[in-house]
Amino acid sequence: MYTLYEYPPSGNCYKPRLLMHHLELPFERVTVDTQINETRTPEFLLINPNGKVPALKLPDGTIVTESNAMLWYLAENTSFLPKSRLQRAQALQWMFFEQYSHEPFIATLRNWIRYANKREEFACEIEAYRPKGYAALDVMEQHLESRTFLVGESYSIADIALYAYTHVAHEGEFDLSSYVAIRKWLNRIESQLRHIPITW
Ligand SMILES: N[C@@H](CCC(=O)N[C@@H](CS)C(=O)NCC(=O)O)C(=O)O
Repeated sequence: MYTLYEYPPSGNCYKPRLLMHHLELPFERVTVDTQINETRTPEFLLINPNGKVPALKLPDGTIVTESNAMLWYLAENTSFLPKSRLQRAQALQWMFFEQYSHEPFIATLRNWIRYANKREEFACEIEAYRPKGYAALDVMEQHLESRTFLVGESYSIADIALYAYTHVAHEGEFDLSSYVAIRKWLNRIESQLRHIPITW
């Protein structure tokens, strides 16, 4: 049995939860509340010395950290990991893009505005991060204008990695109304078999 240590509203924690649900893998859930620093307790630091969720305990007790590493591990030998060498590299390309150019801006604003009540404290950062978040959305929009999914025209872990925070970007006050291709892609993902919402 897998154990997922998670803060349920987190998009990073939603990624492995969504994939495990698609794959019908049974797992236990342990809530670690980031808003009250439960990620920094001595007990949790034994699980992830980096003090962050998600952390995934495998059936043999090994811990995997980093949400996109979990996706890669869980997707092995399934349709969620592209088969060709080039498409696997393209999946990684999007997953690194997500962690470096997308999540730091889109997820961070959502957390400050919606969950951590830090709109005033981080007003300058919010203003600086907003165009960077839109720049990431522009890159996705341009790519998706001529495609159904991010890699190889089929639903993969690259889509799960980018879906996690894009579909809740409005909670960080990003306006997706002009992003037609992204909105169609979000709908396409939501119509996949065994899709679950982030609130599940
Ligand atoms: N790169 C990591 C990011 C993990 C991360 O930033 N987790 C946040 C919640 S989304 C967290 O645990 N924050 C609490 C803390 O840093 O103490 C991943 O993809 O798993």
